[in-house]
Amino acid sequence: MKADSKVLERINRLREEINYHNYRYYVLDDPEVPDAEYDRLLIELRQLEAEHPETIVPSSPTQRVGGMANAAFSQVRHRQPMLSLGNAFSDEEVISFDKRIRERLQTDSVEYVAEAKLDGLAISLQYEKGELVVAATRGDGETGEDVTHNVRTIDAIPLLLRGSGFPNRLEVRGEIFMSKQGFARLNKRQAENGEKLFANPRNAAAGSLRQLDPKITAQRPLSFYCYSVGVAEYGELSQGPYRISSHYQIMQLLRDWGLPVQREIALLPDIRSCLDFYRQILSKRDELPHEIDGVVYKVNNLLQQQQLGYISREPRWAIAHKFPAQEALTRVMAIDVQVGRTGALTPVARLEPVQVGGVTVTNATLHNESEVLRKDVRVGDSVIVRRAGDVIPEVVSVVLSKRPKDTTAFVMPSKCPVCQSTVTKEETISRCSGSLICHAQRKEGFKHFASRQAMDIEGLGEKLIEQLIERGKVRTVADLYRLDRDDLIGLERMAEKSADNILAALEKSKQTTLPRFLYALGIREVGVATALALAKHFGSLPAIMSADFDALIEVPDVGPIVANHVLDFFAEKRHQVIIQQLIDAGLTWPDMVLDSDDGESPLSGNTYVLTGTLKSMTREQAKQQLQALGAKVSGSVSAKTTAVIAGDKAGSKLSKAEQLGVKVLNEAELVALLTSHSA
Ligand code: 5U1
Repeated sequence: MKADSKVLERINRLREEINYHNYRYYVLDDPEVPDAEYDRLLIELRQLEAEHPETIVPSSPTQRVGGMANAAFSQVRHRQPMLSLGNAFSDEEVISFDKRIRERLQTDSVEYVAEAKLDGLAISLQYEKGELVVAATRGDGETGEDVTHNVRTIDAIPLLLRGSGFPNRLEVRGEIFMSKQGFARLNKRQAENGEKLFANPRNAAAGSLRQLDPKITAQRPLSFYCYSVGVAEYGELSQGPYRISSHYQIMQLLRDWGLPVQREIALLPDIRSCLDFYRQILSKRDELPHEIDGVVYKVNNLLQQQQLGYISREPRWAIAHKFPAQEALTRVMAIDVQVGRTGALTPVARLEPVQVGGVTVTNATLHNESEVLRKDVRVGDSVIVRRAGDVIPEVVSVVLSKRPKDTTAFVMPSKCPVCQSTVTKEETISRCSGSLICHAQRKEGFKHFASRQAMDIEGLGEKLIEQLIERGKVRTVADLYRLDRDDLIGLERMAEKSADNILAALEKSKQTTLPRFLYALGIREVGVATALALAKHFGSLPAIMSADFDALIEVPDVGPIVANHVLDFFAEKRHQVIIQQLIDAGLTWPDMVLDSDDGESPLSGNTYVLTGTLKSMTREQAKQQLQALGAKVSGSVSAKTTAVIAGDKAGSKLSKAEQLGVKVLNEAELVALLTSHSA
């Protein structure tokens, strides 16, 4: 049926609204509506376009995923070469860069724009009359590859520019990248599907852009920030209505036209401020959602840029001040196997010492046997190690071309390297079975017990624990509270004063809290948050110790696996003995106030699961209203679920409810439930 004017109006309105919400989300970083509302608009538009296909235009937000790319991506010659940037690795090099500029320009001070340098891949976007027509990779700088089909699937890149007044032809340049979180999710999915893992977000972004099928690119979490316009545009923008004279103004214009500009951008009066900016961004590096590898400084004034010109494909007016690398090349000298608190065996690469991000790295985790075999890391290999923030350094990959002859593949030992007990295997985890006799497990257990978030016993570190175990002074953590001065004095670096300090710290640790004590016990998979949830739910240790499986899985955060670990732990006679000994030694804690379930709230004792899209409220709003009436809202359906509340397009949770015979409420019934109980 041909669309009448009302339908056309609605279609146009929907497109405008969707583009506006994209702008709020990607450019202003300030979404106005929940994701569900955005999805609803898109669904409505898709439906109207399906009913009236003659209304479809390539720039419609529904048309991001189009036809296939050519088997070989066709070549695009850049109207103006895509430049690369010179690099500086120290403050001195940056200061010389500024000095060269000031000498050439014969001026005392130069204003700069500084921004973070994203670790992605450069892209050129050509807009004609405000519509994206071509997207091309940098290639060799002169000619790149046409990746228009794939780039169109990236929601952060507008298919239509916003507003009006942009030049008829505008070439925007910037970086396509993948967030750290998106990268982790993608690799998890790849692993689950038995597909190749990407070494880093940059490679993942590059691989995603070179897909022949845009549907695959569309599923990849790619994003985009622009950082300049093509050189041809400078001329045009500096004249006519724009009268643009600075790079900073260009970035503001691009932002107004709906192109995302990164937050880490600043207009600075001189090079000293640039160096301050560098340090500020470096300190934030690990917190940023995406990888950056430095900071770029650009002369702000366009006339000055023109005067400075270029030298062999690099502008004289810009430079990248690189961060210390987070990756480095080194050699594996040995692969040791460490035994953790729960007996899990972790292969660790002993490395030729190497500087990574300003720190000397000598060890890197290899996670587990499957990981070593997947990466095929061998003694003698040259490997890339990576260290980001506080995360334990890890081996990213092996440089196979550098592999020496006669290396052998890693084999996980079948006996524990510390106590020789048999090693068992559960999925990817190899575990020492000698929990009682294994010194390594015992040592890790003591370390965990004494750690800050557990019993917080100051001064009881690894070396001291090792000596206490080796000399037979302690067998279980309860023995710690039987230590006296004589036991301690005489140990390495242990004079009277330090012995007294340790005894005082032990004494102090006796006044604790239930969540700390629970966490200190080292029950498998019971971390700080789960310990707190258990304590709040049951209120006392006896209540937790006597809880059955069904009671345990009622606790938020506790699933069947954790519930079984808790049950197994407390079922062990020797654990019960140690707990009693600790209590007899004087460990105390107040009982907790139970999570409010006073039975007075109208929906207390009821558990609901929300699924699908609701029309009158978001799922979050529904959840809050249900909780305010005393109900629990869970993410998964079980036989204990009171009801599943199903909105539009409800999926597997609805099927599960039907399978289990759990009651299903529609949106009208939810509203009735909420209103009947509201004041
Ligand atoms: N942030 C940023 N990255 N980057 C890369 N700005 C920037 N500018 C570049 C490049 C290649 O080139 C300018 C010369 C436009």
